[in-house]
Amino acid sequence: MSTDDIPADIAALSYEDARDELTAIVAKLEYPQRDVVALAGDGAFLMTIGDLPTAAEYGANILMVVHNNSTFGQTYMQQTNIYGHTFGTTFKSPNFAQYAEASGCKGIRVSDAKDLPDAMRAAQAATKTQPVLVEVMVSSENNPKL
Ligand SMILES: Cc1ncc(C[n+]2csc(CCOP(=O)(O)OP(=O)(O)O)c2C)c(N)n1
Ligand SMILES: [Mg+2]
Repeated sequence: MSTDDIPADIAALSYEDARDELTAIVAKLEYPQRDVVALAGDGAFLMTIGDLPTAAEYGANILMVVHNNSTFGQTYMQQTNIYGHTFGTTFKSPNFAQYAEASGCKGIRVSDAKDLPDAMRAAQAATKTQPVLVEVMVSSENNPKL
């Protein structure tokens, strides 16, 4: 699956500075007829996690995709490459799909890559009525050495 498979009019991306969710919510409120997709790492999403209930409250029906590796992956990789060890860059992420449901959104957790295309199609359809969060479980062990 490539980004070409994501049928979005507007996309926001964040793996380090946590702007994607806020950008997507504002974009959806400004352009409610357009599909808006945000992609984030779990670390970035955790920085703005409290905004998801706001999206539900205001009817900003974004499609939020969170990659869950329970790691600040980029920082972990830099520590490994520069210092040869890591500190404070792994954590236990919450169940983001359950959090989405508790926030008035639809939550979908994907644990097997083969389920992702169908999950994305179902998610996009569900944004007609509410914000949707797709939680994609990914391994923290595949960080490439740059
Ligand atoms: C506001 C802010 N805090 C901290 C950082 C430093 N930082 C850069 S990458 C990163 C880790 C991102 O982790 P995640 O979003 O889970 O993405 P992953 O690399 O695991 O895919 C952090 C904390 C930053 N860029 N911005
Ligand atoms: Mg991460």
